[in-house]
Amino acid sequence: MAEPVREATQVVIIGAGPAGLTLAALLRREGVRSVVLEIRERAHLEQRRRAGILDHPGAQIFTEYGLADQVLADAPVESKAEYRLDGVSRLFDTPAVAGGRPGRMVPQQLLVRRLLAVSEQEGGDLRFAAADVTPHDLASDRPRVTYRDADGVTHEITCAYVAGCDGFHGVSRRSVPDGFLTEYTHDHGIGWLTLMAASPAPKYPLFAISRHGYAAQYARGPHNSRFYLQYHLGTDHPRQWSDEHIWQQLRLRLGDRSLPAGAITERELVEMRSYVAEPMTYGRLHLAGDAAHIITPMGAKGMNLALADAYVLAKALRAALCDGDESPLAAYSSTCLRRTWNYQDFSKWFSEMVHDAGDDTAAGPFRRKLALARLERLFTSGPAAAAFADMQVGIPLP
Ligand code: RFL
Repeated sequence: MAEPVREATQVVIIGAGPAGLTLAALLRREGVRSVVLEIRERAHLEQRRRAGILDHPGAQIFTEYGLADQVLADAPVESKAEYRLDGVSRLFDTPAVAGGRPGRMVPQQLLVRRLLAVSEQEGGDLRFAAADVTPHDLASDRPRVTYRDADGVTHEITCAYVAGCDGFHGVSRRSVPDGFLTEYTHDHGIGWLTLMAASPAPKYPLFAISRHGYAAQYARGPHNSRFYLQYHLGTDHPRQWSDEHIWQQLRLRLGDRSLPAGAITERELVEMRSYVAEPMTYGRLHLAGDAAHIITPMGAKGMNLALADAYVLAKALRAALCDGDESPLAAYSSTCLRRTWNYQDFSKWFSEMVHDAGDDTAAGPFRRKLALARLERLFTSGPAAAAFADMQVGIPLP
């Protein structure tokens, strides 16, 4: 077998999603060298649509590191949200209630595209189509990562640290020996049919609660919307729903009989699950983003958690590699897990409020009453509204 091409760097980053790309950009600014290994082709990353909102701390990361012009350019500032209960509308001004800390509307594929462009402009070492990425010797002080490039050539990169930013299904977390991690999982028992459709964007993000089930609508440009439509796991079969049925359900749940139907360009099923692995560090491997934790889309925190992990990790790696101070790295996991559990709690709380309030069959009449009381309190109690808005805009960076 041919000898591998041997190389060395300070940090190997596995995965070029929001966590990996942000970490690489911040490390360049901290004076730390890295190589990013990504299993997919660039075009695939640029098309992957998921999150839509950068919360306030997420946007602050790019401002602090001088990347606001490239990453946040023209990104609308988040303002009000509409809660529509059985067709009756109420507006909640999240940034105003939270004392003026708006998030920004930056769809995930746009963020990724912009961070890829930043990497290119700055000569970042980012390698696409990296096959069989495998970390080795993670418990030693000279870990290695091997992979095969698009021409079939094997590379071996020796480094000081490995950042596992390869999402929930990546190889990094699986490289940790069995039994080391404690894994927490929760199945929320809720399914969503998610859609992209050519339907005029709503003025504000719309959360619709009705007896027919939960639905939501977000702007994706002026002429397109992203819709979420709750379905019942096990009894509903949303893959078989016709376009006509989908539009009829959306009109019913959004309480908008005149909602114009348009071409549905994407449909995906999401089963709401939460997962956290503790600790986020094994030897010289540090997990970040979905590689360490996943959260339901309720509350829009998944991408923001990934960015906050990258932020904490970049500073900790700089301290270890440039200042010889390992204490921030030692605290990396506990620092990030604090935010993670707070957001898991928020996401579940929010999810119960909008799903249980709208659907007797899912939760029962008692739960519906509780959820309605929770929703009502947001519009009648200043402290309750402030606590909710505070989590929505995001926990300040450490
Ligand atoms: P990603 O985005 O999954 O990126 C991981 C990268 O690693 C690559 N990879 C590998 N590379 C090398 N070797 C391997 N063996 C590899 N295995 C994988 C992958 O190709 C990929 O490029 O993880 P990251 O960076 O941690 O970012 C996390 C976010 O993507 C995720 O949390 C959000 O998308 C979650 N999420 C949402 N987050 C929000 O903040 N707001 C939202 O509104 C929101 N909506 C959503 C969402 C996720 C959804 N899905 C996935 C169910 C809506 C949906 C439908």
